[in-house]
Amino acid sequence: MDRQTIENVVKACNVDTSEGPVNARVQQVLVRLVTDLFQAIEDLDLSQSEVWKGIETIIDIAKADEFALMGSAVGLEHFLDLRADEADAKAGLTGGTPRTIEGPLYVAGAPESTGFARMDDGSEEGKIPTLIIDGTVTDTDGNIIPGAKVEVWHANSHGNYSFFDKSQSHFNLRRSIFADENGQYVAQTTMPVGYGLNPEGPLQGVLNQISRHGQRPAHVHYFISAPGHRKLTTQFNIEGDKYLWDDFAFGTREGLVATAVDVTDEAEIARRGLKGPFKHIQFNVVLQKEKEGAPSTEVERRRASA
Ligand code: MBD
Ligand code: FE
Repeated sequence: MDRQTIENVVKACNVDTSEGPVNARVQQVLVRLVTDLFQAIEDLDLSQSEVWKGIETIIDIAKADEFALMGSAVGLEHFLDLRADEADAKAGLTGGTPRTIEGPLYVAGAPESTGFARMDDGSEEGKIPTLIIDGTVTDTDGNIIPGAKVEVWHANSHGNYSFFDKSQSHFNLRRSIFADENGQYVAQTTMPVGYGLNPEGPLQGVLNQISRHGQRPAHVHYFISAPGHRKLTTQFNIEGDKYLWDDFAFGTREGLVATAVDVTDEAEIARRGLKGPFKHIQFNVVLQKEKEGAPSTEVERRRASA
């Protein structure tokens, strides 16, 4: 079938203005996606069985609650970041900490504090190193931003996130920390371990067929926001992880690699109120100032809230 014939079929099925009001945007997107799908079926000469297999696979992925993960896995989330970077550059917005993917595991409503938060519930104490994360929030001119809201979330020693992993306590490893009067935030937590897809799940089943793993390097997610500044969605990925540059979700970016430094100095341990050696990561955040006509960095998507 040629393109025109395909377009005619799609229009005959999906463009009918006789039934009342039409959402033109929905119609435009639907017609385009269906046309491109039909074109792909034509170009790849898919059999009917292959088409149904594909649809069933997507249904299985959605039923297993892995549909958003598929967005990470095929690079959709990363692609949207690259488009946002391009739009920013076009609008003359450069500098500051790079953005990277949010991922599907944020939960709204985490406990709030100013300057400092302990993020872990103590249940993995002794099993996994303590991690101190600290940093300063500034703008691209180097001015500190006291009161900036730093939302942080990460996985436990099994690579699992509270709320989605019901064995963890409420809001474990999730906090909102407002930067203090010096623009500083400090988090006491535990070293995250990289997330891995369910090896038995339908999404990993697809990745297996193209020889791809479903692993992320150890990482910590951030939303950083402050009045008059562009909200930043980002994360750091931790140096030394086997998957640092082999992330199934393509979240690792230059400028977002953090080094965890071992701290054994007794005075430093005491100053932090800790009992023994810990790991330290500094992650400073630089926000862009809000600018008239800048693309919005607020992304609406369905998020859990607890
Ligand atoms: C994660 O922890 C994550 O950050 C992404 C992007 C996808 C799956 C799990
Ligand atoms: Fe994550």
